Amino acid sequence: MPKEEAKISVYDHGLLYGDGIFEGLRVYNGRIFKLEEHVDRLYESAKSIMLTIPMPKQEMIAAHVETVRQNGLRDVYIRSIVTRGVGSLGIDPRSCPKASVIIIVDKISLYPAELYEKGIDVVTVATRRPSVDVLSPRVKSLNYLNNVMAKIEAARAGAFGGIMLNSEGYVTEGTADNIFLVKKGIIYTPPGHVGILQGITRDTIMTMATESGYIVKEEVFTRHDIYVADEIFFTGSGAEVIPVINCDGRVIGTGAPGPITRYFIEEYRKLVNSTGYTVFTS
Ligand code: PXG
Repeated sequence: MPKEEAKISVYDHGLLYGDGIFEGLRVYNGRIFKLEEHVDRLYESAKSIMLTIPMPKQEMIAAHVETVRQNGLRDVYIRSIVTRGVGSLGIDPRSCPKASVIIIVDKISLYPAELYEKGIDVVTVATRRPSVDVLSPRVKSLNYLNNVMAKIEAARAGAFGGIMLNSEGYVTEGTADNIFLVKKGIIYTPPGHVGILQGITRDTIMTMATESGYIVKEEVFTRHDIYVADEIFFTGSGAEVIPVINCDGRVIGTGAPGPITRYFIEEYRKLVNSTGYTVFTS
């Protein structure tokens, strides 16, 4: 349906309590990138919060393809949302008989190209990522206040992005991106247990790096490791691969995007343009 007609109830628990989950996908040149991986993560998020998605995975995949097809554009963003559904005023999900499924396909606002050439400045923020025993960051839930608070902090500090630590002070991720560090040619990224969303772009880069002969280590690290890193970059479906050149006023490496970061920016772009679930063939 057209944007203007797409509405949800004010009694939807997705709105009332952030009770729901979502995904963010990209369509490149008529192909949905990592569609199955995103749908798998959607169903895992749902399972974790005991939310029954009212359709099998294959139907969800088909619904994504159909929504992109009807939208007609070849380079778009997909936001898929499943909420607990419409219920009464009270958190009890038993008042919600059926989950609401929403698939939005819209134009994507890309980051300016110069950020990929120059890199971005970031700060570490005071807002900590919840630990895995509080609310698992692996669930891509509609509760994004933690990330929103972090984003506000970063913006107030005049930085483009924020790095979030966990309660022990270990680096977790950006406000909506995963983080990678390069030191002496080895690539590091924090492991799942520090409390991160296990990004699909992160997985893609880890696989790509291993296949290109790099050593990739999932290890915990601190702000100090960031300050003394040779290269830092963020990954995410929206941002793709984006270089970080300054953190908390410390210049990272040479202060320009490093060779390994630039390699992944390039290779990732090649991959997104050559693979994916084909919606439009011509
Ligand atoms: N961490 C968090 C907290 C996220 O929300 C990522 C990491 C990266 O995950 P993927 O699977 O995308 O590699 C995310 C996802 C946007 C935008 O418009 C943000 C995300 C995804 C799509 C668009 O800022 N964040």
